[in-house]
Amino acid sequence: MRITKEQFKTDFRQRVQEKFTNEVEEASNGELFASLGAVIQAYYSDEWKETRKATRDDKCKQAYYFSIEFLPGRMLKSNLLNMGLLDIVRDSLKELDIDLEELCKIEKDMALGNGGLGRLASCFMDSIASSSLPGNGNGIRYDYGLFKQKFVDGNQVELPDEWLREGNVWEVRKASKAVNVNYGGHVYLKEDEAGRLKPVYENQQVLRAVPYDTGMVGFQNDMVNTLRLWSAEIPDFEESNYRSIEERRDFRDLTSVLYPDDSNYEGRLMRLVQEYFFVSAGIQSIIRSHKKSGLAMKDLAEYIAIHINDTHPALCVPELMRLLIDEENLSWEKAWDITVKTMSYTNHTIMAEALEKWPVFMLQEVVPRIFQIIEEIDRRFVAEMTSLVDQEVIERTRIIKDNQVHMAHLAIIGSHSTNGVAKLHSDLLKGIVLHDFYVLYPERFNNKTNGIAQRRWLQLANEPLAGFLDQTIGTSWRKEANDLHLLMNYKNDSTVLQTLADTKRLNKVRLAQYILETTGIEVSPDAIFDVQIKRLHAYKRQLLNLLHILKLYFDLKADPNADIYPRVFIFGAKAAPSYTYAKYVIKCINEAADLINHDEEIQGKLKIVFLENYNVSLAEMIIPAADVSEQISLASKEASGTSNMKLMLNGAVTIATLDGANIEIRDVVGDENIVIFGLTEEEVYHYYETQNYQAIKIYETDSELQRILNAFIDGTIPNIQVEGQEIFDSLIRYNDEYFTLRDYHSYVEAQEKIERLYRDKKRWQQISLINTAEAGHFSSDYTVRRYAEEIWQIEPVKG
Ligand code: 26Q
Repeated sequence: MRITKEQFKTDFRQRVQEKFTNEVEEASNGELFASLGAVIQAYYSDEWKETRKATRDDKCKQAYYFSIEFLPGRMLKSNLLNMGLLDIVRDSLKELDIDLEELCKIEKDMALGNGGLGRLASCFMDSIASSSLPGNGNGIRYDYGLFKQKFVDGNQVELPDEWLREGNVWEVRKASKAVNVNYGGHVYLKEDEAGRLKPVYENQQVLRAVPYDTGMVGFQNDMVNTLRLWSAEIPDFEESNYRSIEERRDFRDLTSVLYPDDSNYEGRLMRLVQEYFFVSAGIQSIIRSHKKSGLAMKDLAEYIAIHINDTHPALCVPELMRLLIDEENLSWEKAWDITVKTMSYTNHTIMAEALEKWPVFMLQEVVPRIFQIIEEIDRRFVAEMTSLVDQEVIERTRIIKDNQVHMAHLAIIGSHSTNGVAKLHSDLLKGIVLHDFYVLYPERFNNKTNGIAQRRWLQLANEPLAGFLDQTIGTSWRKEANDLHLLMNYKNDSTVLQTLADTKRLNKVRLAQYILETTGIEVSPDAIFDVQIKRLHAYKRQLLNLLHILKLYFDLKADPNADIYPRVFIFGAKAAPSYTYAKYVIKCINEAADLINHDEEIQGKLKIVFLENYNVSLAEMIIPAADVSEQISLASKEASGTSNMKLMLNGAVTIATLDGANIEIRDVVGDENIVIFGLTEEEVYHYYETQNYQAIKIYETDSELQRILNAFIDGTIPNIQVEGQEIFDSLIRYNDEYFTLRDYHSYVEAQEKIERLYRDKKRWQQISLINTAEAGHFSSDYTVRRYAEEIWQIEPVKG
């Protein structure tokens, strides 16, 4: 987009005047932000319209990414960058005496997701548009995003995230594209004039689904795709169908909150209603526009790919079947063929407690016709397989069993592609978790290792580094992430290494400032910044991190002059509100922080900083300042991880188990440029088989661990009577489900290695450089291109 500074200033002034009847000089930051957003939106509106037109006119095949979560964070700067307007707007605003950075802070994070899965969806939306691919998002416009986290006496407290209070400059309400979604009631089948069985509905409830569209601006390619988020409303004419006030409120509130569970499934009725809501609305709208283009329904799979992001949108399968059969009069066989060809599915977890299963009675109650269709899919699957495989295999793979509907089974059977999100994860799916399905449909299984949008995680988040890269290796890396590899030519160049270290220090100073302002804790930018940022979950083992910190603390207490390199341990993590154990870990870290940060005897050599309300914007500040990246999940448990990639890109050195994408990071940087520790996935599975892990034995025989674990129950860490005991019990009485104690010594050794490497400044700088140089490998641009070629069969839009 080509706009001059003069043009921009004129447009901006005019917008402030129109919107707020105000002069730029008199306007508040809030008014300036809203005006700026509106100007930027207007600037890309033409490309947005043209993108839609081009995909329609060329009749290109399009992908629709169905996800119950999207986590874009703030969008102002990202839009400016992608439109090529960042510098022009920044400079123009400066001439008006306005600081762009200050305006950016006004924008509320769009936090319609929990963590990795939602953020991945947003990195994909950026990369799809930036690769000129025709791909749109489909999800829910929650009135409240993920809760805001505060600490009160070290405990997590959740507050509502009213992100829409001041309006949302990026969205466009499209009332004319609203559709109805039907729920409940009774259904029976009756023959129509043509002799086809058609459903007859009684006492259904109707919800209006209203779409809000947001432009997904591609990186300097004039492409703007659409993220369509649905909001629930009660249609006027149907009001009488809602019997009670409560019921009406329930339904209207359907899209008000995002369920805050991460990697843990809870069978709440409203969640199921949400899932059907955005699935049905999304598929109806796809079919509507397919028909509008004058294309035949039987050819749907040639024009449309629908992606099911985890099982949350798995009802896409029966919903598309329903529309094709009941509304479009296709035969079951034809509809099934189209559905399987259209759908693809990504699995994001192997943890049993995260696998979605819905009780039959709930589906019958909420979506009776959909349940009938699922029953029929299940019946046909069983019939088809009976001649091919053993009865036990069928019993394990069928969709409905023990009065539950297994959503992963539905997604696999109803699609042509199932992928995991890192090599190890995909291998575990094929070899163990979904092995039966792999035997039935080997050709459906594939791997797509996750990736990250290097525009947000380097170009925007780390401008000092980005600017230095431009000077050193040119600017091609901004479009072609693999060109970061050019940095390898400088791995022995001490000036380059030193300048890289200087940019890191700059980012650390900025973070130190933020830490001081928000927590009152003073940290030195010369200390090692050791970072663990991700949702709080037992399998991610924030607790292991804490055990190591306590070890260092006791070492220093024993000898205050012990030669320990100063470290700042930085945490960011939200716990699901109902996940008591995770909340106990937060409390313990906070109390340990209080103890250690205020202990003068250790001369400030150790600091613990648990930053409140970890979100995308905070990540953008922490990641560029990180020296050490903690990726310490129990091997086999983290499907991929993506903070590992973001931290690596920003030059942090990874300390990791051989889990998820950590393995692929090791493969690209080499063993000498990452610090690996802990059990391997095979060893973990071996313990499962032999069942001979005894945590208590370790405790009884290991005086170092004894001292550390006792700190949880003997008052050493104050104010954790209940929490400390629970954590102690989880390790000793309940046998340490995630092998924290088993991996402890290996972790401590790895941390000692980190410290040795850090002391060797040149070596550390070199490892850091290599990590940045090799991180192009994990650009989500490449990931989405592989989805496009191998799964969706879509091609870049010409233009
Ligand atoms: C399901 C049912 C009811 C309520 C909530 C949920 C639910 C919500 C979110 C279940 C799971 C999630 C999120 C899962 C998730 O974020 N998984 C992560 O996905 C990343 C992207 O692939 C991976 O990198 C991480 O390893 C994986 O943990």
